[in-house]
Amino acid sequence: MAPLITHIYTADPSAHVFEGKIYIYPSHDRETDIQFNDNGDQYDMVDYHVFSTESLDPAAPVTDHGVVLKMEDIPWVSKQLWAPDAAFKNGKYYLYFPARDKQGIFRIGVAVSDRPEGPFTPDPEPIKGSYSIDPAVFVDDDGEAYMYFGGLWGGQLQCYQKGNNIFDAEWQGPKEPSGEGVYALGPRVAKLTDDMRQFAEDVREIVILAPETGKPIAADDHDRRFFEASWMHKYNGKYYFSYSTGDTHYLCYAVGDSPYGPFTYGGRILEPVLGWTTHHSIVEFQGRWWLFHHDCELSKGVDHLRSVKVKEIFYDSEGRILTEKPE
Ligand code: FUB
Repeated sequence: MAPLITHIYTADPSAHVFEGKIYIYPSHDRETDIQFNDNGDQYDMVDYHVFSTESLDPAAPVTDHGVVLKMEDIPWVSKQLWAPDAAFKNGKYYLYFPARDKQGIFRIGVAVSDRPEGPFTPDPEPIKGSYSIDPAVFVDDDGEAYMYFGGLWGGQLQCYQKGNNIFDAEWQGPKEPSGEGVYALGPRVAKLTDDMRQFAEDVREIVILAPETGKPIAADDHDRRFFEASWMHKYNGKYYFSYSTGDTHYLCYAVGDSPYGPFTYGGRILEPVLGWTTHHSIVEFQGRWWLFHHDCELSKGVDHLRSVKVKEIFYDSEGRILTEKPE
């Protein structure tokens, strides 16, 4: 399957249906001399583009709306504009993005526009109490909005084991909890304020349960534990939290009855793609369900030069997502 965008490298696609079209909010990968490491330093991005398309027919054109936000316009950022997401509420469009602040700590920022294609004007400070990476904002049917976030290793989630606002520098780098009886760290969630620019409550840790035990997934269960790339969608009234397992390279999902969980592990959505990272979004468009994701086919396997792809996904009669193979 061909990448959707070939004139630049794009990754971590967050897709939404706005005004009857598909809008894609991806990371914008770029060439760098920084050597590959497990801290992700080579993912050295400095701006965001937005893309749109009226159809997911492979022949349909995808419009590049150009640079909609850049690092030099965000006062608190020092580097690494990583995986973004967007949301719509009360007539405005919001772009959420993680980046390192001037102290090298990942925070999550927000930028606002009147249009889905931007340009976006950033707030001068990150969201108070935000940390780590990969924000995904889900607006529920009742209008309440929730931000899911977090990522291990270079994404620094493991640095917050002592509490939401306590950064433990000892845990920086490609580290995570491990050992007999130790549960995996959970992704995080917080409801957003009505103006979509702050957390309305304390950040909570999400629990992903193993179906066979009813207990949280073990830290050493790298085939199933949360690593990064949160996404939330609703299907037949259930909440589907999906994510990447990082070093085992799967996209997985877990199902629950509330936006806060707990969620029970449901299976794999996508087997490993070419490239280290895997990151996605799931959206319903014209009555079919679509998985947006990325791989490194266009760059011939360079991990930090990725390209966005899309493929249809299917549910069985019990609401299980059928596992797809990369194409
Ligand atoms: O694009 C940079 C990082 O790589 C993202 O934040 C992660 O999810 C991984 O895809």
